[in-house]
Amino acid sequence: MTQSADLEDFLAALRDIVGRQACLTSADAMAPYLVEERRLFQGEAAAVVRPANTEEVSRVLALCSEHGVAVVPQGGNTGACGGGVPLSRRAIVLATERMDRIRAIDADNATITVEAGCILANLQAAAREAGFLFPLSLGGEGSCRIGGNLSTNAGGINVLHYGNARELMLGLEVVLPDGRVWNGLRGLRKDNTGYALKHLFVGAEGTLGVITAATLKLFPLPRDRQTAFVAVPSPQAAIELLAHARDVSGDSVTAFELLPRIGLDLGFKNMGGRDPLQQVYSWYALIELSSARPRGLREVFEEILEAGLESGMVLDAAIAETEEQRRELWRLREITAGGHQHQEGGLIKHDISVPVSAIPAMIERGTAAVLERLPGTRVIAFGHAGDGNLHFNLVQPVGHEAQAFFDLRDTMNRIVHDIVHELDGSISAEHGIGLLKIDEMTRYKTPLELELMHRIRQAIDPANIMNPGKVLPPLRSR
Ligand code: FAD
Ligand code: 2HG
Ligand code: ZN
Repeated sequence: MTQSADLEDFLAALRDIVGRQACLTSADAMAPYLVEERRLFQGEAAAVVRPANTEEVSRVLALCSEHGVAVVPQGGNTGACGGGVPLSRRAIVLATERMDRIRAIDADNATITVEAGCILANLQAAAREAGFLFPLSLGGEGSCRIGGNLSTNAGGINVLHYGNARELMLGLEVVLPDGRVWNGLRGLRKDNTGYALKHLFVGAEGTLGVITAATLKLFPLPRDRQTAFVAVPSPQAAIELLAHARDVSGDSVTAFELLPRIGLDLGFKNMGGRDPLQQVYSWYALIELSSARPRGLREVFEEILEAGLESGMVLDAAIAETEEQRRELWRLREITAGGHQHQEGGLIKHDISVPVSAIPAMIERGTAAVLERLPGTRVIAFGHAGDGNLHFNLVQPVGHEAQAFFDLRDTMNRIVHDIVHELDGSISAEHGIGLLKIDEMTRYKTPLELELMHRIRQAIDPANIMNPGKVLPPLRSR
């Protein structure tokens, strides 16, 4: 498609498939689809198409395959690594927003089958109405879509108990790059019939095909839920408290988020709110216990906290008495994540995981190394410590120049990610690779891993039309 006449033919054929209204080509209409959440990457595309169903997706992909046009799938466009940004005028964005139906709920099988464009919060609500819990939960849940969640293998706050998106998925429907539809929508918990193809597409960030529907696991709704904001003397104490709480509660800990005081302070400063505890402490754990049984957790939680106070693992705690208080405690998590994002100048983010036991070492070593490089850097290490995932975010020193700090990102990435690597961790725990972390893939994945990934990609997408330039760095010649 080198000539503008070819482009016009291609766009006319696209319009025939999805309808004029669902094929956007004007700069204004396309603008929101060309830029991502953090505005780190500005994209360009020939069109944004919004198919209504799997058949239309299939026809669009067959057409793109025929014309050699790249396809960039997009859900809610909340991804943190630029994976949904199209990179050329020979690319289209395929937005799943119109494919948002709940196809079926099988109560006896405890599964739900949904289209890829279903907003996560709507999926949670549909499950709830049917008397079930769909436990995937994250800050962007009001706008992200399940196809995007699966394609990034999203994590969030309940992973330590229920698993990440991959672990919640039983079956997928996928349109392959050549337009063929693979119907793998099986709601089976056991299926050992050769390679588990479905898992290739989870976490692939749109580089292998378009997920059009999924069959997902449902769980009993929690009938008793207890939430506490707990001051702890150190990350080490928090990790010991987690083990103790899991043990005493019979593994009922469903969320365990670590929050540093500096994150809360910036949250209060920039987003408002108030401290539920009288005194100021350095570290906190936001802990939630849940059970499908209607009562009993409150006593268990008190027992955990009392033992913690006696042993020194706990310094102080506030337990939510009402649903409103529970929401207020969870708001402390929200402001810790949000309070340093836009308001404090330069920001360098890391989404890392290490074995849960290595969280204290990660924080201690990472903080020391970053401060050695640039004294005054504000380290906001927070997040899903219960599953080993920290958002190790670095905010510029007060008074520093924002761009000068941001220019240090390669240096800071090296410092933080080398320590992660030494601790047998991952440089992307839940946000993916996209465009942002391609160089890190070359550095931290072995040549064998990269070669196998390239071979898989080549086998499924030989024409390289699915989200090219994302996830995989070019293979080094040997
Ligand atoms: P998009 O951003 O649209 O796309 C993400 C990637 O998936 C792209 O590469 C895209 O090409 C591909 N893709 C999208 N749909 C499909 C499809 N149907 N088929 C094939 N490929 C597809 N993430 C977490 O894991 N945990 C968190 O706690 C968390 N908290 C967040 C909080 C906030 C406030 C925000 C804004 C984001 C947060 N995120 C979190 C990141 C983001 O929400 C997740 O990565 C989410 O899963 C992305 O879904 P999406 O629909 O927005 O995907
Ligand atoms: C969260 O857990 C998100 O709040 C975002 O994954 C993390 O902003 C971040 O770095
Ligand atoms: Zn997170």
